Amino acid sequence: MAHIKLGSPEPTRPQRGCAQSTRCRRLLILISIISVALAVGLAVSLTIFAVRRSRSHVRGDAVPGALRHRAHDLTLCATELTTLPGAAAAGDADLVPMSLNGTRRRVADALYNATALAGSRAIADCLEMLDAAGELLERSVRAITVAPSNATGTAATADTDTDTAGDVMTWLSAALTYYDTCHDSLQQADADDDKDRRRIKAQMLQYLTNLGEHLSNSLAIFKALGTPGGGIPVHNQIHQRLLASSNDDANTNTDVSFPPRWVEPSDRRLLVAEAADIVPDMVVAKDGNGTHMNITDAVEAAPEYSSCRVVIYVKAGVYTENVKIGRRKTNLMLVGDGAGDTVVVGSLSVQDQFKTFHTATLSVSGEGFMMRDMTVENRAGPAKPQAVALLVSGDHAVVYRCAVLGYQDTLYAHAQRQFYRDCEVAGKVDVVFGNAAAVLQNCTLRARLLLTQQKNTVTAQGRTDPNHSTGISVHGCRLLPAPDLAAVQGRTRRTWGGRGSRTRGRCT
Ligand SMILES: *[C@@H]1O[C@H](CO)[C@@H](O)[C@H](O)[C@H]1NC(C)=O
Ligand SMILES: *[C@@H]1O[C@H](CO)[C@@H](O)[C@H](O)[C@H]1NC(C)=O
Ligand SMILES: *[C@@H]1O[C@H](CO)[C@@H](O)[C@H](O)[C@H]1NC(C)=O
Ligand SMILES: *[C@@H]1O[C@H](CO)[C@@H](O)[C@H](O)[C@H]1NC(C)=O
Ligand SMILES: *[C@@H]1O[C@H](CO)[C@@H](O)[C@H](O)[C@H]1NC(C)=O
Ligand SMILES: *[C@@H]1O[C@H](CO)[C@@H](O)[C@H](O)[C@H]1NC(C)=O
Ligand SMILES: CC(=O)N[C@H]1CO[C@H](CO)[C@@H](O)[C@@H]1O
Repeated sequence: MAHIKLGSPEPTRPQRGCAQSTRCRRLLILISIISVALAVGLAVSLTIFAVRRSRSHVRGDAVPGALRHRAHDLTLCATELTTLPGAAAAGDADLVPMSLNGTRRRVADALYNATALAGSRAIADCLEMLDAAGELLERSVRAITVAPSNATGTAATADTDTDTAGDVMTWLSAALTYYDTCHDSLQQADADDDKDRRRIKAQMLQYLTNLGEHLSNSLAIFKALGTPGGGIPVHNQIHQRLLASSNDDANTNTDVSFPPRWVEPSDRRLLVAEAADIVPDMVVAKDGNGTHMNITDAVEAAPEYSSCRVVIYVKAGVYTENVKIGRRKTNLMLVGDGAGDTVVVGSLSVQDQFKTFHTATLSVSGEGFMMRDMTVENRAGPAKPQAVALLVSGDHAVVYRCAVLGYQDTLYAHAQRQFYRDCEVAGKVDVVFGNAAAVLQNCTLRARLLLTQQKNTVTAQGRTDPNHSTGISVHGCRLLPAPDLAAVQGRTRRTWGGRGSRTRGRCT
């Protein structure tokens, strides 16, 4: 019932975006040109040039606009489209799903081959990330290949298209983020002197070759040809449209609207109802007067891939555990007795040989997650490096009236769409970071005292690709010093996210 929208993509017409098919033709012509060039062996160097160019230009070097554009087109064609069987003969409408499906296949291949390598934690992380990326690509392909409905060109379909385009942009961006996380965790993996581990790491990196470019290309292709009005490379126009779509719809109408538009009415009621009126499916109580003694137990008992809301009421108390809500645990909701009363506490940090990803006290990858009236805390302490309190990567997460407390790297908004309202987030260095499309509304951000040499960055957005539909938006929030910082009048530096994030932070 709830969140059906995610799993069952609404009918859409990907070819709409190609109504202005001149660009498509141009791409097709380019493909043919490049196919010929391939025959002469010229394209090899072109491809290398283009791939390099696109990745380095992501980092912002100064190539003239026109050349950049062309370089990118070449990348798309040379590394993606020409390799797809029948691409040159395909209609405009098929190009986009074809390209995404091609990338999906590559991810599946890499995953298939890499499964044999399992062993270290870094590899396991990578496999998990690739699996998640593959799932999102599959979902994207499904969303844009659903047969068009009977309705013909009514105003209503324009909305649907924008919604689907927003969904697919979110998923493709997340797939690329998952890939980046996989790649990073591998790069950081300590291969030290163990010959076996070095070999496995090298092998895994080999499987990943070019996967990032393919994901990046799929995102660019979809953005250019698959989004409504795509193909007009007017950044602002596309950008505006994306902001107006469900990615970040909070930007346009949130001052008044909570919860965001994508929250189902039944979920909306669960968020705003008096706690006493909520009938939970499970009750966690330390005193044994519930269905479970700890949160981990209750989460494990929750059904997998649930399309119905599952409510876990967590009674007041301090729960010392690291809770993982995996991808299969969809539509879970945690309801506490109030921030400060229901507290989940962990204390892992990178210093204890954990990747940033695994330090989270509460880590959520299941989509449709909701949480209200709780505190999530990482007590690793001020002297420790990265120690995440809350990590969210599942799509359509809502966190309401919660406190997220930590020191370095407190709130990891890893991927997809997330909404935080009336929350308190305290930490230092990268207080809120990650590559999600996250909105923080009417929240209190508290910057803590730093060690010397450190810099406070309240939002550190991790965008790695110019076409990502991500950004951390801070609306009507208060930025305050935490007591330790206020005491010494330390210098606080704000850095807001890059392109795509809008800020209306009020700072004191
Ligand atoms: C995607 O590719 C697979 C083969 O790997 C094929 O069976 C499937 O039909 C393709 N799906 C679409 C929508 O093109
Ligand atoms: C996976 O292994 C097969 C067979 O060994 C090989 O042909 C293929 O290229 C590999 N795929 C990747 C992505 O490395
Ligand atoms: C299209 O509409 C007709 C009649 O209104 C209906 O019988 C048919 O099932 C519809 N097809 C789809 C794909 O919805
Ligand atoms: C357990 O819960 C019931 C009903 O909520 C309550 O009446 C009872 O006093 C509780 N027992 C303990 C030991 O807290
Ligand atoms: C949760 O409780 C169960 C028994 O009720 C116990 O076996 C398990 O170790 C507990 N887990 C944590 C993380 O405390
Ligand atoms: C904003 O947050 C504060 C503190 O959490 C709360 O007291 C206030 O009611 C919120 N304002 C609105 C308009 O929701
Ligand atoms: C549609 C769109 O904005 N595509 C952009 C994606 O990013 C590349 C750079 O890598 C740009 O050249 C494209 O214009």
